[in-house]
Amino acid sequence: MADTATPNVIRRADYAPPAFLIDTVALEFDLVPERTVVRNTMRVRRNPDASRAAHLELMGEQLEFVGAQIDGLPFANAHAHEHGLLLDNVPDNFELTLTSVCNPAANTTLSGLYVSGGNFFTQCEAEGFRRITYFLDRPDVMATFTVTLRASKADYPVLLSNGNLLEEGDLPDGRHFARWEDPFRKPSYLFALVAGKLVALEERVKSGSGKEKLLQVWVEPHDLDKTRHAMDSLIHSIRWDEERFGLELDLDRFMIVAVSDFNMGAMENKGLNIFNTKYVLANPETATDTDFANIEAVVGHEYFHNWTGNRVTCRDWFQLSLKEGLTVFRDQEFSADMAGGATDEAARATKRIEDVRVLRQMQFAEDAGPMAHPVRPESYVEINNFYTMTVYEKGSEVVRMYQTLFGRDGFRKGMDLYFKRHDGQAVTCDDFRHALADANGRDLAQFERWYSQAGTPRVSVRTRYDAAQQRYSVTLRQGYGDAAPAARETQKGPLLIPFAIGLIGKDGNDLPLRLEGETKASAVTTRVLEFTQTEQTFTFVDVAEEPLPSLLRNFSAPVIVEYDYSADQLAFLLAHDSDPFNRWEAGQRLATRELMTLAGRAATGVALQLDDSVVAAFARVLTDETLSPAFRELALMLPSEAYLAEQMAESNPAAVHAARQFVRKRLANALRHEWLNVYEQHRTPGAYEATPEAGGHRALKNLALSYLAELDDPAEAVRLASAQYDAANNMTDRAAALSALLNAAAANGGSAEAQQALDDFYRRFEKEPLVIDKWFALQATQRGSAQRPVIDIVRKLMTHPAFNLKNPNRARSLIFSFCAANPAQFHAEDGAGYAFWADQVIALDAINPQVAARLARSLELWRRFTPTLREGMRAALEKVASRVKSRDVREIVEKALA
Ligand code: B3K
Ligand code: ZN
Repeated sequence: MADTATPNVIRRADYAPPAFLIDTVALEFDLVPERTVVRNTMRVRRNPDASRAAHLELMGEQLEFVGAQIDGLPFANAHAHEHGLLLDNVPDNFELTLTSVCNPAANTTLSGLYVSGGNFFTQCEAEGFRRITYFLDRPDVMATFTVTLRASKADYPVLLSNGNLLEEGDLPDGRHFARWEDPFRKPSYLFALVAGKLVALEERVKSGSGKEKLLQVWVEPHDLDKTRHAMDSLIHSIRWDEERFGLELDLDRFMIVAVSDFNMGAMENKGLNIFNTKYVLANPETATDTDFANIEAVVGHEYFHNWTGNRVTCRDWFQLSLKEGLTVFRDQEFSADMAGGATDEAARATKRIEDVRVLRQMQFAEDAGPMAHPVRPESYVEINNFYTMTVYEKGSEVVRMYQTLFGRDGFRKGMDLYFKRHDGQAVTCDDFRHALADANGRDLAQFERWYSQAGTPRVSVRTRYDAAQQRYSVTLRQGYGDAAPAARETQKGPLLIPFAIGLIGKDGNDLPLRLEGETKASAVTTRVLEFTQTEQTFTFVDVAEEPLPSLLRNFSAPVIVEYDYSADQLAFLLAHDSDPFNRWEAGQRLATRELMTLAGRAATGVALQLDDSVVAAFARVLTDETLSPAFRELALMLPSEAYLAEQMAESNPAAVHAARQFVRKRLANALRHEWLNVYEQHRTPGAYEATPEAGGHRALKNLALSYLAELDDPAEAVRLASAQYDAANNMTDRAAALSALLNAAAANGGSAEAQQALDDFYRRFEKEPLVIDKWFALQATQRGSAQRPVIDIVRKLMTHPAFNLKNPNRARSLIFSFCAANPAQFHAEDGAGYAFWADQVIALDAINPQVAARLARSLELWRRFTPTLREGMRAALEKVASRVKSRDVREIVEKALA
């Protein structure tokens, strides 16, 4: 753990090239849980492009230094200290051998080399390699690695590292070894090793150029029956990257290894991806449709990093979005292509809607608080705190805008040029932008602001129809509104915003589009306006009737659009817009507006009511058989409580909960008959199929069940849910039934059916940790009631024998689910949630600072809440600030309190 009283701020402006370079690394490991000896032989030389340094300074943490040699002779001028090793008077070009010892068994941070379930694993990004050996642990130092692993053969029969296996064999005393070589130069953060009792699902495939590749998915023996989907996802990813981007797998072998103790989703180590079990293991009994989709996306994401991240990497960590934003964009496009190909816009839109929902709920919130930062941050204290929604999801939107501006082909040309120029290099976000600009003959200087300005842009829209002249003018104005201080200071000027627009006629069809100055209307009915000034007017001519504008189609830029639609206009768009994203958007706007009004009333204790026209608009979607079930499910799902609370001038989670519940109950009771019909019509009898279509039916059916559970008399829903629970042949249906039972029971302080199902669920899946995570999460996110607050249930579950704070998945399933996904219960007026939060952040800080820092973030928007809650949150933050040691958590709470 990195303890420091006054944390150092690292600034992008201070970047300097390394004084030394390392060309080759030969690592030898003698793997013993409590005492692993690492011998590291490097070829080191002075960097011709850097100023001459007096010392060689290597980073190192939590290492026991044993000795150094230069060119084979003992070297006495090496001084180990808390943060590394200082070597005085080194030659210009030399071989350096360092020996050190680390303790993987005691490593609870899950960064560096650690033991999980008796096996060895590594996690090096961003700065974990320095916990394994002394090194220039920064991404612009790239070397080729050879790795020799030695360990007890009985305890660690499988020995893996990056690249290709050179040789393996037995050693005396029951030990054995394996030697691996990675032919590609890479930064240290992509190093990995795995050793233990594992088995693999294997496939051999031919890559585009006809070379044979060995693919392996390594897991613990009892999980082998849950690897097929990950393997299929890998094979699909390999094909997709060849077809869409002409990028081939460059190694003879590609391995995925699953580990149950892991700080995040997965890691793209060269040729040896290490995954959280959550993103590998799946079969119909244990994994939901969402799990299946997430596995496909994460397997794709890590595989795509092989080119965007590994072959071309980041010069420094400020450039993180260079690889993460781009790779998220690639995985989103992969999932959309898998669901709908290049042309099925409705199927692609489902994925787009899901991604935008996450962006708006999480990234917009990040932009509104003390952690607001640009896609390319200017400074950080702890880089692990900057693996954020902004770097990943907004970063992906920024990449998507290039494609929106230049089309798929123009984007592909830019990617080709990027690889042609930078393969094998560590580069910057500017290099990427220049490749896109040059390949398309464009000046993208203004576009740079998307990388350097924080905060969510707002585009307000005014329209004017001139019937006599048949002209329709659209005036766009951009700004950032009342931005958070952290964002405001980065804002310098207007952005280049690709603003996609369509005009809809009275019959619901798109009108032809001709901009002033053009000779004829374009064939397409969606135009991407290049909006570059603070205020700009676009005029359409030959507009025969007053149209209804469909704004920011397919969410063409990560902005908030302000336009004063009437409720009737939104209902019309919901029924007619040819852009499926905006059809969904119209429903969300309608619902959000009603919910905000209701939340305002609930906050002041005024009685709630909902207009029949809103119910009617929802009823039309529910019963519209021309819409896909997946789309209907998304359109009928109300915006989340967290998103709604964030829209209020003062966040009031209790009022939002009351408003949202009121609407859910109203829709349930008013459309009872329709929900029941939909429930019956969308059953999926027979064997489970993990296809988007079947998943769409299940999603809509289970949404119907969740609405039915809101009925004033939930007896029927309880009967349906119990039957569904008992008969389920897949986890999607079983978990949805259990959730419906829990929520139906909330009003009565629990029910026998719900308890019975919970007990059965636990017994059935006792040996499946990922399913037990769901068991914890379902209880932590349940509705609860005044007689039965969820905090009491959570506290009790903390003492359950299956609970384990050291396992990040388990901690997330119970603690994070409650603190971040159950706002109404977490923000209880008595402050019990905050006290619990503070205790858990402090406890986690001593075990795993990265996980603790994530949890710490759930209070960062405290200033935006109602005064009573605000005070409770401040007190909890102050308590944490006075107790925690890690740089990770300190940065979060200090920024929150500043
Ligand atoms: N690159 C890793 C994330 C590493 C996080 C370090 N704290 C996974 C990914 O984005 O693919
Ligand atoms: Zn990534």
